[in-house]
Amino acid sequence: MTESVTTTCGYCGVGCRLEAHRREDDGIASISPALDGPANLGHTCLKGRFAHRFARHRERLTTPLIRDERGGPARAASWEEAIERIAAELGRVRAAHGPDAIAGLASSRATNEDCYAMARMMRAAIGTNNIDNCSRVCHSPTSFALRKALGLSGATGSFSDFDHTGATLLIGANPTEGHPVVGARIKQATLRGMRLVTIDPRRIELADYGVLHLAPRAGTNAAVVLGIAHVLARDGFVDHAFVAARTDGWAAFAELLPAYAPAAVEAISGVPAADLERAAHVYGEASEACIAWGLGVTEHKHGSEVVQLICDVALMTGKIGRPGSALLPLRGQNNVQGSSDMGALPDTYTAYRSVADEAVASSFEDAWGVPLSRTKGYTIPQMFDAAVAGELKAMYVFGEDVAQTDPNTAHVVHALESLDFLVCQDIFETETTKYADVILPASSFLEKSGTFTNAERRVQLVAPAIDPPGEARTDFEIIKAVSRALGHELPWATPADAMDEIAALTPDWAGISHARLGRRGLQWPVAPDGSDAPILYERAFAREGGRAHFAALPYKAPGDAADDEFPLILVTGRRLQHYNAGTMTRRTGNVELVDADVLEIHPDDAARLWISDGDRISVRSRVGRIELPAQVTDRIEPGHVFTTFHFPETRTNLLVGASADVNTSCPEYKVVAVDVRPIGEQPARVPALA
Ligand SMILES: Nc1nc2c(c(=O)[nH]1)N[C@H]1C(S)=C(S)[C@@H](COP(=O)(O)OP(=O)(O)OC[C@H]3O[C@@H](n4cnc5c(=O)[nH]c(N)nc54)[C@H](O)[C@@H]3O)O[C@H]1N2
Ligand SMILES: Nc1nc2c(c(=O)[nH]1)N[C@H]1C(S)=C(S)[C@@H](COP(=O)(O)OP(=O)(O)OC[C@H]3O[C@@H](n4cnc5c(=O)[nH]c(N)nc54)[C@H](O)[C@@H]3O)O[C@H]1N2
Ligand code: SF4
Ligand SMILES: [Mo]
Repeated sequence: MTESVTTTCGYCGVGCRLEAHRREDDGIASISPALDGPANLGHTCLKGRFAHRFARHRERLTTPLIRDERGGPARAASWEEAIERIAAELGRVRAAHGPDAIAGLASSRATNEDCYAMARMMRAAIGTNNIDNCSRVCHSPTSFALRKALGLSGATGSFSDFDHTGATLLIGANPTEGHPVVGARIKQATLRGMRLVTIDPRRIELADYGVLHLAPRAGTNAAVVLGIAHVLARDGFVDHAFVAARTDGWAAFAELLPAYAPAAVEAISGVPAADLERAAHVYGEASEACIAWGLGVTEHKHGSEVVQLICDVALMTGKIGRPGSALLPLRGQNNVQGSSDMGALPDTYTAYRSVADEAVASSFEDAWGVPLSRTKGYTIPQMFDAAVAGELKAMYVFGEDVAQTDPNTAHVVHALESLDFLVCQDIFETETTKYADVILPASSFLEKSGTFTNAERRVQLVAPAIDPPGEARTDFEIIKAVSRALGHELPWATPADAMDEIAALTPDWAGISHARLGRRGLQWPVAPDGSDAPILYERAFAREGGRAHFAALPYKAPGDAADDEFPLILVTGRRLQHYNAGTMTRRTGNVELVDADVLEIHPDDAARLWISDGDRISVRSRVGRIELPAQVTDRIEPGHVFTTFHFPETRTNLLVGASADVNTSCPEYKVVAVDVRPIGEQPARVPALA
């Protein structure tokens, strides 16, 4: 006999609803898709369905660990001792250096309630706005741009728009690996006649299902999108009535377009002019069309500008706010949308309301009974810079493996070593916990209750299938205990109570409660009567005055470029079988499928460099050097190489420098100039590729 619970997958932002079947010995027997899950419609990918063995892996953290001296050995400790140590050290730092010498990270893998609790602890118990989350290194450019152009930080529609649309432009996203259930929905849509254009320097799997694949040079999206807008304007696809009634800023944008004729764009991006024309016509001719995008758009120096240009394309054609016409950013982690919605950001409370807004800040002061700072806190990269500069003294890292996944690893490690005190709260020891003074054993998504918000803004319930192992506790219980020890009581018995507070303090969440979410969840904004919003902006945009805004932003070159010394461009991304830092998937059967990061290289580049499939090679950038095996494949464009960051042995992010998005500091993970060569060979002079 097995008991089952219905819950939500804890890996990616698709938000598949799962049935988790429990064994008598408190393990997971199996997981199957929930047939009524609105995002997954009875499907899952191999992570959601099979990658659950990590939960009972012998390396799970099962007791708090303490280092008596920095860099020394970790020993098991009681919860009482661990929490007393945290309260004493953070109290000491605050007394000596003020609250802003302490910073926290909330986990985009954890629940909304966990992230809200973490943000409240940092703001109310410590007294600082130094709180951020993984969205910083992911889709923060999307959030920035959507708010600026349209008003709200979320997809304008739902995954079901793929079922009702005539065409989709998919830019810099690889859903069959990163969002597999959405990838499958896109495949099905193409089989029913949806015309798909893929835009990626790699020939991703979905390119085989599309009518057209464009392979721009990494970092040239702005030119491609402006080129598409040029053709749309030139060939009569502008919806002038929509532009006049619902937008402002069109004239300045239109003035920009003559410079982006297809031939000019070809010169910048390498995309043949004729293909650019066809792509624009596929989008323009469909009465309903979607644009979906991923990190190939955001993780660039001008990522937030390209998202604004994507909004421009939807606005000029009026393809927004209707079934089948949506802007769909494929948000990454299971709850990266939610952790940001919850105000685990240095400049905003829940629902992106500024910490400097007097009315908002005082509503939280009234609810929490403490004075709150009106000063913006540090973003993640600012935290590391401040630690190295000696201004930040302590960090509380909840569910983020910054020493493996943040850019510029050497700098991150330097920052962590520079702190006086570091707390990590995770389910495994990680690259980051190596530098921690106290490590707290937390619970995975299979062991707790709360909610996650998927990439459609859909808030869905999470329910525990099994208990946390050993003495591990839920993140919610841990944060409550630490906050109490710091002198600020979080007054909720359960995550459902925390959600009631969130709803009371957040107009866009007013109608949300655990009881109301049911089996299908609700898509915010949710009105007090419980009605939700699968489609945004049907009648008005959420900016002041209700009009959307065109951004007039020209193409600008990426932060890094190939030269004689570093002639190839490294692009990094993901593989289906492994998930980000890999702490979970590396502890499942998925390692039998893929057990290392490899460097994808085009056969022409490989031949020039005397590299064969499987050779161990050295990859050197301006800031670091790593070694890994080569995989020769023509799915990547010549001049580019590609790898992942799932294995700590590789330390891919030693190669990534400090270049970042101009508006949000999202790292430029996708454009790193590198020198590649077989290990043991003499330096080979390779001509730069344009
Ligand atoms: N299996 C698996 N699934 C995951 C994750 C995982 O680690 N593993 N991580 C989750 C997370 S956190 C996220 S954010 C999502 C990410 O999901 P995606 O956004 O799909 O992520 P990536 O694979 O990093 O990058 C997408 C594509 O961008 C392309 N690209 C790079 N530079 C450019 C460019 O200049 N222009 C264009 N047009 N394309 C470019 C790359 O070649 C790549 O194919 O996936 C989530 N899902
Ligand atoms: N080179 C390169 N680097 C990248 C990227 C890239 O494309 N290229 N992508 C970036 C992106 S988009 C992202 S989002 C980041 C992801 O980077 P991270 O957020 O660091 O990676 P994750 O593996 O998602 O999870 C972080 C940690 O959370 C822990 N964890 C999981 N569930 C829970 C839980 O319920 N509670 C607690 N307490 N801990 C938990 C995991 O064990 C892990 O240590 O990586 C970034 N790094
Ligand atoms: S597609 Fe994403 S949410 Fe769905 S099962 Fe796979 S990892 Fe989980
Ligand atoms: Mo991400």
